[in-house]
Amino acid sequence: MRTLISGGTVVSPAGAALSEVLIEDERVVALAAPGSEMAASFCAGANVIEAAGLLVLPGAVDVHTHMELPFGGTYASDTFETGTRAAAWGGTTTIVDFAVQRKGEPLRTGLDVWLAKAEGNCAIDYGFHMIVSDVNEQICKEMDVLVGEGVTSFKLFMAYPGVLYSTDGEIFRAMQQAAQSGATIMVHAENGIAIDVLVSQALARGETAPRFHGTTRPDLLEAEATARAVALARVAGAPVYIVHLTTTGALEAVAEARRAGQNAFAETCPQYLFLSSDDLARDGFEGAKYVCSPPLRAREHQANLWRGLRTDDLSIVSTDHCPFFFKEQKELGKEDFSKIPNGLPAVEHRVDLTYQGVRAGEITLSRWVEVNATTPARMFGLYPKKGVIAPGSDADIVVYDPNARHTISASSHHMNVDYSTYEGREVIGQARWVLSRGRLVIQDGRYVGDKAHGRFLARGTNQYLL
Ligand code: DUC
Ligand code: ZN
Ligand code: ZN
Repeated sequence: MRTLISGGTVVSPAGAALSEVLIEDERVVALAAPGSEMAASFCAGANVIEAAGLLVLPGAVDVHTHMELPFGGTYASDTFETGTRAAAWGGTTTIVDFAVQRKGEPLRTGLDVWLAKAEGNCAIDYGFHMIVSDVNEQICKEMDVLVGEGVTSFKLFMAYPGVLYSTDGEIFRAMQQAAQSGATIMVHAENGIAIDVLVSQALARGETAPRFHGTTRPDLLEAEATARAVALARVAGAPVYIVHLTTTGALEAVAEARRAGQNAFAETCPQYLFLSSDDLARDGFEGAKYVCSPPLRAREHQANLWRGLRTDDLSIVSTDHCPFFFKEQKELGKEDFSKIPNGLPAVEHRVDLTYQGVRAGEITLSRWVEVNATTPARMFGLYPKKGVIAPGSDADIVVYDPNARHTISASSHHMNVDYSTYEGREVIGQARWVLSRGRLVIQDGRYVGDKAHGRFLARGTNQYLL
């Protein structure tokens, strides 16, 4: 099966150029100059996608999603089927989701549960990180086994005492193990112990509305935890990756470590670039739609996050996609903000939202591709299979219309959730054609994918280590 993407502008971290993209079966076989003999002869018998005036991008890679995550007595509402379909609509062709180890269980048990949930249910390819909630010597040995099987990153939580939380000693021990295997330790950096004190005190004062989710998780407790995570990693000699970074102070801790030559990395998410604590403070129970952790911050942080994306102190934009229905799920916290399940729907909109940053001059077109596709692929051991359009790479490709206008709404999005945090927001730019390993998933604005198509990706280790 041959496909030719003709007349489009191929964008990579190195620049943009008019190129013909030649695809055979699952792979890219060549990029050819427009009008060249190679492109002309390939054309015969090929499906041709006319891309004049459109951008041709490597499929975006979202390295932070939570399909079907158990949280606060309920489950994130997107299944692997609905969530990967929505991802594809938005131009994402790979996700790396989080398998969860339950306390007292081997890592393998958790991984097998998540592999079974995903298998046969994904429209696009997928990998897993492992959430470690119980660190001991046996689990450290198991971490090495998983690295050999392509699960090369482990998330530890400084937040959520009694649930996913690990002590500094446990995190440090896991980091020592990662230092030997080359695995990356991902840290949810908020001081959960101090936060729990603030939450109890707020509730005792009768502060039960959604906005108190934000006031009880102050930004300084993220900056402090980030600095601590980075310091622990430095002593352990392990690569560290700070997930969902939201504040200027936390960014400074990462930047300082990077200046000192440490293997310290961080991501942010669209909600921290485009939404703020004002949304969390919306009237009545509306704010519950915006409850996630870390919480949305004061608008002042946003300019610094964009700057971090420009300087590479923030390397990646991921989504932390973790949707819950407003009705009946977010409503679990109607009388008590601490019972609102944490998380937002986001997997469909990352590419379009960050493109608004390109339009506004916050990042360049090339950097947009880099933070959404190329760097996530390299950081999590998927490059050059994913994250680049080059001979030999998987033909995961998005043909993107940079002028298409559309309005984000729960009535038209494809995520399995009854509200949108961006309801009514007009954006410019939209994926028109999406291919996963050479197969069409979105065809000129129509879903033509197959939930049995997506495959598990055994990943290598971080390709940025100094
Ligand atoms: N933060 C969220 O908002 N949801 C899921 C887990 C997390 O860390
Ligand atoms: Zn987290
Ligand atoms: Zn998360």
